[in-house]
Amino acid sequence: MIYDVIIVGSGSVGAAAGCYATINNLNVLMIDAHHPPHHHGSHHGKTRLIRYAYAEGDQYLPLLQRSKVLWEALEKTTGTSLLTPCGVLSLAPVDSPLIPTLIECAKTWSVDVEPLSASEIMQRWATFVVPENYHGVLDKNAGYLYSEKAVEQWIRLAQEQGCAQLFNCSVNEISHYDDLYRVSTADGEYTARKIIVTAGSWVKKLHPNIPISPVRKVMTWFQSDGRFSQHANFPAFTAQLTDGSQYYGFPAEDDQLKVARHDGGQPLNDAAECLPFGQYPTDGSECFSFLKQFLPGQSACLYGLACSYDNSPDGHFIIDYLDNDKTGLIISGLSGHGFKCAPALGEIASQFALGNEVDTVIEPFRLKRFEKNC
Ligand code: PYC
Repeated sequence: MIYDVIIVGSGSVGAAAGCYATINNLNVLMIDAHHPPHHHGSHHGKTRLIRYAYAEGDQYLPLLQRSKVLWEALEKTTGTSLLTPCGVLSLAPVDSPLIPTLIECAKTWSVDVEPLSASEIMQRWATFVVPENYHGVLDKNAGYLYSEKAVEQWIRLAQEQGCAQLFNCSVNEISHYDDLYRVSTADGEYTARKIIVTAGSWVKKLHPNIPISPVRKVMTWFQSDGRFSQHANFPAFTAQLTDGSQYYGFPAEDDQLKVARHDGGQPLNDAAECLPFGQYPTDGSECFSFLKQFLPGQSACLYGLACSYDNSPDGHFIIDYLDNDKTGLIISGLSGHGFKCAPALGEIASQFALGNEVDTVIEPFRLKRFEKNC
């Protein structure tokens, strides 16, 4: 049997790609070393931010805008609530370029934002303590996504549409000859005309030259008395501290607050090194400097989870062909901010598998930007 496309790595982008390619009548095999959703990828930890004013660069705006449409469509198709538009408040020192960049982006791309001074923020959300030398901007329609629930829905939809799924099976090697890809797995060899590699943090096992540095990241949940809940109109947030550290968080179920640090983390060589939450002495306390300053009076950490980021050298996505004949596509380097774009990236991958042109949309993300450093 020769598949139209094999997807190696069926977490966030791979799950979306498998779903969209199958809905488009391709004969698809999805493979994953575990059964998505699972604890080993960057979709773990229940929820992820979705933001539309994006300081990371204009190249993301088409992906963000398309993803919003696709997230809403996925909610409708599955009857599942996946996106909570509680707003995202970004906080940064007034001498940082972050807030002006977000406001500029919002103007260019018609994103509904509200700039706020430190005192305006504290008037609106009395829980926040914001130093005078800070300001912020509220991205009004932004919020958070249920990441594991979303992956579960894509996997289910793909399966219902007849997609072959080989889970709990690791891939040892991908070879390409006679116009076919041969994927050698623990379960035997599978063959396809095209390949999509969405193996996230673990892509280097198959493609050692892809410049990905996986890091272990932890997320923590705190109990609150209702102050941080959506009922109290509490927004999701990001905060840049004056020492350069970055934090994010949002209301979670049962009046909990989820908080995590975006930068840093423990470098990983292998999935087995991604130890569970609590195995590093700093796991429970790494958000304390943020909480102490901005959300004082926070109770103890209830629990935490660990996931991994597939960091690229410049923090930008990597989307490129694997071969000159453009029959293989890799999507990686989501660098901890890519889950929100998984639907658009999955759609691009499925368009690639269908033989449609994706050159223009992937151009800003191609590997040639690193060539000087290789
Ligand atoms: O949207 O940038 C983001 C983000 C950071 C950490 C999690 N999501």
